Amino acid sequence: MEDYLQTKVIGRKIIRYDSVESTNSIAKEMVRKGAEEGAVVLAKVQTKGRGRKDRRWHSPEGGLWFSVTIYPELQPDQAMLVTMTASIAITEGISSCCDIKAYIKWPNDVLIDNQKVAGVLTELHADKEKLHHMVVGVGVNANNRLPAELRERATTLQRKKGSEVDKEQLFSEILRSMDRWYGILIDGRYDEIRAHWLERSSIIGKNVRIHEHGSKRTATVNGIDDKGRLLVDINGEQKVILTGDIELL
Ligand code: BT5
Repeated sequence: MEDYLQTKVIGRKIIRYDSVESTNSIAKEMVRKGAEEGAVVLAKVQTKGRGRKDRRWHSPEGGLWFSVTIYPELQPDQAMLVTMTASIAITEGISSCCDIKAYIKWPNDVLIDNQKVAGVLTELHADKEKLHHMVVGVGVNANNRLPAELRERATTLQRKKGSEVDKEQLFSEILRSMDRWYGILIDGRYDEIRAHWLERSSIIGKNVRIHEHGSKRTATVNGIDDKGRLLVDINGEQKVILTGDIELL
């Protein structure tokens, strides 16, 4: 038990590595072997960090890369609520640790001044009715460098703050916030999560381009529903977007 955190579930146990392929992969393996809920895998470096759809996540030394195992009583179509709580926790952690205001961009990005500073990769094992377990991967650019191709679109906390950030403090603050929001999720207070997410979101009322299954559509964002699906207006028609990527216009 990691007593210093004083959390109820998240961070009960923290396993630290110097280098792994992906903390999400290690966490999934731990779940397979019966890891307790709230176990966290943290690594200094990931050699095969992953984003969604098998995209690459750059994870050099200096960044914060970790994954959490959870076993929530949720329906599979409520999984996005977990990603939402993790995104909220990242923005809260960044605010308390670095005094910087970060925003959430649907579905899993955290931005500062429109540049990506963090991402969430939620992976789950479920059947039709029940979600069995989830691994929530969190990547935050803290004191790491970024490859040239990402320097325009992405940023780091160090760059924004103008000095190195205390990565350990950032980690603890995010875990504490994740724990608090996980409690709210378990209590079924989904409206609270949605309201808070909306407050921290940078997309409501904005015009966006939706990239989905190889096609692109322009839309205006109206909000999200109780399962975290994006509600948009496309040429006067109301549509619900389940997954995909959006680009702010
Ligand atoms: C994400 O995917 O944003 C999820 C990132 C989750 C990373 C964590 S780290 C711990 C855990 N273990 C893992 O293996 N993964 C998780 P997505 O929305 O698909 O965004 C991926 C895209 O972001 C890439 O295609 C790049 O364009 C960009 N990208 C890659 N590395 C980045 C970085 N370090 N900072 C900002 N953007 C990055």
